[in-house]
Amino acid sequence: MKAFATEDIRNLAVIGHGDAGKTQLVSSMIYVAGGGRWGKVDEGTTVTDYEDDSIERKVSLNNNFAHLEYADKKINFIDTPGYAAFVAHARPALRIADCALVVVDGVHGIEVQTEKTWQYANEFLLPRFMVINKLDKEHSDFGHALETATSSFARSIVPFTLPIGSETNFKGIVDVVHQKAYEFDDKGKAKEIPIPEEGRDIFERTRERLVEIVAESDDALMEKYFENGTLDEDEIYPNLAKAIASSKLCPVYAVSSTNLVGIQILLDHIVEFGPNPATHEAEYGFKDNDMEGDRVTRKYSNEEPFSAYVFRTIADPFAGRISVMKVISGKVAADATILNSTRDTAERLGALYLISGKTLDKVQEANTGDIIAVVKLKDTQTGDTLCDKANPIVYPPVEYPEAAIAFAIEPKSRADEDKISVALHKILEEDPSLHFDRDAQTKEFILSGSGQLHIETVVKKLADRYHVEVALHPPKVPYKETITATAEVQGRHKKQSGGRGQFGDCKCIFEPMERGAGFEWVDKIFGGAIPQNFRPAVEKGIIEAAANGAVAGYPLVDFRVTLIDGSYHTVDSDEHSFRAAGRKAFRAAMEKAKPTLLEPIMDVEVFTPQEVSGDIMGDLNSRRGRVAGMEMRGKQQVIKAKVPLSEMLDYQSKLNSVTQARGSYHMQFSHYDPLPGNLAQKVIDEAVAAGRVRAHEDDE
Ligand SMILES: Nc1nc2c(ncn2[C@@H]2O[C@H](COP(=O)(O)OP(=O)(O)OP(=O)(O)O)[C@@H](O)[C@H]2O)c(=O)[nH]1
Ligand SMILES: [Mg+2]
Repeated sequence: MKAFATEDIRNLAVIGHGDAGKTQLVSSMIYVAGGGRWGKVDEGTTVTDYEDDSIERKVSLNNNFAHLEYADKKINFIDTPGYAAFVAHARPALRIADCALVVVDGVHGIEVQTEKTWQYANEFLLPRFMVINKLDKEHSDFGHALETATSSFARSIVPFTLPIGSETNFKGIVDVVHQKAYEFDDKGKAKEIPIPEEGRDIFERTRERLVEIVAESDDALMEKYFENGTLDEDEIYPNLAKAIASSKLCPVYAVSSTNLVGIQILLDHIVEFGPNPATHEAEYGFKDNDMEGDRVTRKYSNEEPFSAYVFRTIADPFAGRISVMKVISGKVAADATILNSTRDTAERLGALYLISGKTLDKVQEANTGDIIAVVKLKDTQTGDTLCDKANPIVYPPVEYPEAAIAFAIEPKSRADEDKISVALHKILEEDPSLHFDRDAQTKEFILSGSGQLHIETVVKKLADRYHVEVALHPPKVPYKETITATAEVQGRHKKQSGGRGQFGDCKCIFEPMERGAGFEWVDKIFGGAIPQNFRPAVEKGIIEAAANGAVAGYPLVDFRVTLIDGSYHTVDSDEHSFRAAGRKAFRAAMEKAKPTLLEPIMDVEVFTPQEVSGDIMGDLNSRRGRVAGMEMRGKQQVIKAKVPLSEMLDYQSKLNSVTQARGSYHMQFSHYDPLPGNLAQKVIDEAVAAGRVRAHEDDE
């Protein structure tokens, strides 16, 4: 394929609720545009759902790519996932697209993730087209779906095509803009027919509305419209395109992706009215990668220095790491050496490719606005900026929502444990919404992400692609311990077993400190009761003992130890003996200082349909939550609460059942609070049963 000029490119992020038909629509558009075999979701043959797991589940799991050539224009698609667990990937897609193609299920109308992705698109100030899909289906209703859209979203949402016939009789459309009607053959090819009498009033009213919108956009046109009652066709079309590009107008299309009805006219309109990359405002970035200081801007133009934003990484088993980027400014040619300004290192590009599903096709160069892929970059990751060495700019990376849920994973064998880090590293590169940690305390591998389904797909990918078998456990809650009373104690270690003995002796005061204070060590020994060089050993002994806690094996925190006295022996005392003395002092203190358990409290935000918000709050209360506030966001109620983590581990399934999967939530750590006595006892009993509480170990 040749390099297309900026004005001839259309970058569409296809967004919407899960199952609305985004992937099928893209596949059908490629077919109607003449792109060969017709891929179908139900047969696992689409361009963009190519991964095994995606085919099996019939669900898109991450952003994938397709492009087609139509009427001398190139349309690039980023097919985004619509299921709650993966929908965050729509963010980087919308960041780099020039227009969102919002796909709405013609049976259900606007749904939760349609709203969420619409809000994402607002954040990136993106123009939109809307497709009402599945109009061949029983109970589909164009008028109803349109109404849910106009009542949900504040802007002019106006049909550019209207359906002829409904459900199984949905065979054609009226193009309101060009005032023509079409039927479609089984290859999706349009054949002109007369505009039917039935529904003519709706058509005329819609047409009138479009002319009004154009008139409202300009004073001179408004005057003319008042005088003549209408406008010339050649005034209408370009002004509709402008109204779309400036996000004042969202055109709506009646479509069946599986019956290929309305697709060709949608393609015609994308080419005619869809914004091209050059319609973008200039992009701003920073000179330095600390993202502070001087801002710099780049226009969407070949005349500007080269810059590109990497918004997706694919770990391909054959090609290696594929970095997909949008050229924001300037041109780029194969084999260029450029700067990764985010990481301040040089990168050599090698060959440039267009990417379609998993297929890479070489191109020699690319212009501003195009989406290209390169393979095997050294250091480049998703979110990085690549640019001309002499003209650095760093674009702010797209933010993903915080992880909402964490699971512990356990390698099934030693071999699996050896492979797990490398495999996970590759999976993480592909998926910025996934996090991986090793819990210092429990030594477990912790995977966190946006939902249980998300983590399950990772476990499957580990097995299928990297042959690493893991078991999935709910994570252990990271409890901590602290003391609640002051204690003055002695720690004395003495051993005489022939030859040189061991001797260390210390006196300390243990005191509680405020939450989050950690550990403080104060040396108040007067004179040489313990020689200077042995005192750090006492501190070390106490820190070691505190790491294993006092009651349930969790680290003890938020306390101060003051060393006040001690004694030593000129021959038998050494570092080892004083460490042992410190550990003994700790244990003696725990007898008196009333140790207790602390539990992590989370800041939780729940999104729910209003009808069930009362149930949601009742449930949060029963989880020992404290509701801190409520507000409306779009049509959804947002409930904010502080809830103990231990009560939230099974929350997703509860939320799904209360809201019929229309709710979502996320949470992040807030602070530690004491665990109520009855619950603390349970945790202690469990810890003892699991052997986490060590008996006083030998002090050797
Ligand atoms: N009857 C009918 N079914 C459709 C139409 N478009 C898509 N489908 C079916 O709807 C299901 C979901 O289609 P997808 O294209 O995978 O939906 P999606 O929006 O990509 O879903 P996610 O990727 O999970 O967000 C599949 O079984 C499709 O065959 C349509 O126009 N009519
Ligand atoms: Mg899909």
